[in-house]
Amino acid sequence: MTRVAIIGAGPCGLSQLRAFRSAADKGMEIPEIVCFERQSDWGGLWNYTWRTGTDEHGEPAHSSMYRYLWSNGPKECLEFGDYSFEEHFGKPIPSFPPREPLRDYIVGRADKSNIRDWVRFNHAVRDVQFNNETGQFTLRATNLVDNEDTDELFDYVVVATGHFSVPNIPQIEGIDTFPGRVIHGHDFRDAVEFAGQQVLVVGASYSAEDIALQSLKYGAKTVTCTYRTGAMGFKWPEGIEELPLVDRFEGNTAYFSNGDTREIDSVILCTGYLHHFPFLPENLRLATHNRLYPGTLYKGVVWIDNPKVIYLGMQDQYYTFSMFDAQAWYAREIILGHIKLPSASEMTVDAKSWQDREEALEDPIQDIDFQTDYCKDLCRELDYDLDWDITAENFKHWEHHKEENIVTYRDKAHRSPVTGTTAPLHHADWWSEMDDTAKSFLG
Ligand code: FAD
Ligand code: NA7
Repeated sequence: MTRVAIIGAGPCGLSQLRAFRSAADKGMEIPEIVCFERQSDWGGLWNYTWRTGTDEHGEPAHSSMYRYLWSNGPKECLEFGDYSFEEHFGKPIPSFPPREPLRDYIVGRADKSNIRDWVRFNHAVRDVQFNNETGQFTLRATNLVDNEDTDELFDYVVVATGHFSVPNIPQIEGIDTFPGRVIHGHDFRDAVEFAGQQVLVVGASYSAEDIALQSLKYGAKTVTCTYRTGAMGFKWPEGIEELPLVDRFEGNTAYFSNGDTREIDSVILCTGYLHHFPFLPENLRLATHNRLYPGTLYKGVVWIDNPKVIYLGMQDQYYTFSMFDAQAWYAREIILGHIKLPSASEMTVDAKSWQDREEALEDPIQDIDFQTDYCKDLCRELDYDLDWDITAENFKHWEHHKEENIVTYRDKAHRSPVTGTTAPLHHADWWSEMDDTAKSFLG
């Protein structure tokens, strides 16, 4: 029997498990599935942990999420095509849930899918090798509870280990003698720690934007964001400013490339993450920066040099859970033999054409159209239904709301691409709402 290894039971791994369950429910014969998950539960990044550095087994603490994290995109833009928020919560809920109810939604579908037996929790994958003669992979995993290694053979390997967990940490002159706290966003857990402080946030993308807002909301005195390529350019609330890159620190003083200086108490590096796959040999290992169409992956998922290796969710993400579903359904169809792959050279040409288009994109609206087209392209051959046009419209409204006012975009309502319902409004605006518990949010 064909054996499929899925590495990771975060949202991507769960999409893959669900895709196979859905095929089985339709009477299709499916392969043997084994999902290896290093954590003791599924949910990936959405499993908040107070730990930083290493976990209870000495493994890297996976989650980069923090207390008071609210969805940074409308939930209607990530809704599963086959499981609506309304179905999960039994009623319509506002568009920007905090972390806890969002996790509940993700794992809620998994809980109802009868897939838990396919997952080996507390299992870290250490090594994957492909044998050209047998056409199979030998996968080594450590059972972290028993501290035992086992080798097993698989016909396909699905890599669903995420790419927002291993921090990218740049060097800044003088930072080694900076007297305050220096952390990466991966280790940011609670904005309250920075109350009363003058905070420097390095970076100009989603983490920088949200951590700057969080810090101010929970009491930071000032937040200075510093950018390498371009400023985020939002109309920030009083207390947040943007300056070009820090050249150096001298004591508490940050010297910026435009000649400005600021006294800083703490530095938060929101400088992104590395695609990091220490368990894969170089010839199977994806090397890319965070972009909409990572190289050497046909349809954004198939490792062209060895199409028995599938990567999920390796893109820079406007879309998340619904795109992961589309990818997982597509991967399933390849593994089941329902989709025949073209030759390696044809796959390379196809991937290159997407990358050429990506490189010509000029603004977030074009990015959204690009990723929408990508999802639609995957779904052309799939039994996965979602109205991607409604989702794209929601994303564009969201972008405009952010441009209008970065503090209030979460106070808006969007329309579900699954049920057509427009979300109700939350009982408080996001800026004044300090309580992020599911109980308070769901009422
Ligand atoms: P992950 O969620 O990272 O899951 C990967 C899983 O693989 C983990 O469970 C991990 O333990 C496991 N794993 C890793 N290595 C191994 C190994 N060697 N062996 C076994 N298991 C392994 N998306 C949104 O839609 N909305 C948001 O508001 C949002 N906010 C975000 C905020 C932050 C701070 C970050 C970092 C990301 C955010 N995201 C958000 C994007 C996020 O990438 C996705 O929501 C989603 O978690 C990605 O799923 P994944 O399965 O690819 O990866
Ligand atoms: P991103 O989106 O990959 O952004 C990384 C940011 O870090 C980006 O602005 C980079 O600047 C900046 N960066 C990277 N290296 C440096 C150095 N050396 N100096 C200054 N700035 C640097 O990661 P995020 O963490 O923001 O977002 C990841 C996910 O978390 C996302 O899905 C969110 O939903 C939450 P650049 O613009 O390239 O010059």
